[in-house]
Amino acid sequence: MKPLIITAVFGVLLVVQGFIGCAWSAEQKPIATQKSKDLVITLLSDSGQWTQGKNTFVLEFAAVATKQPIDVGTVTLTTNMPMPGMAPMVAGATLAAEKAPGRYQGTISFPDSGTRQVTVTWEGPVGKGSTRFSVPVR
Ligand SMILES: [Cu+2]
Repeated sequence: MKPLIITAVFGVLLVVQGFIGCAWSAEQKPIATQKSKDLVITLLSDSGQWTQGKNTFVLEFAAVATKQPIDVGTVTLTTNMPMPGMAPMVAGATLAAEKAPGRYQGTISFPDSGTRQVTVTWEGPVGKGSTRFSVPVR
């Protein structure tokens, strides 16, 4: 009887740990939030910031009216850093749509730190649009 109880308790613990794990991984911090007409665009990551080197992040689109994520179709994210006496440094993100609407998983690499001008574009169910905002790379 005892081994069965231990197994059951262990099983419950694993399930609880699984829930906590999910809650933690879902809790990403905003890097930047930008409003564009009827949309709110939020850039998120585990650390809440972009740093030199490779970064993973989530780009989320929500409707201003409902605050619910909304499918915007094809999305691009490019960055640019004007540098004195040099050609601007340009870096683009690789984006993949999540199963959930309005969320895109991204990766981007930065060779150095400094403020980036970020341009996000979208084209799809809610039409075509773009917005710009700046994000520091630390
Ligand atoms: Cu640079």
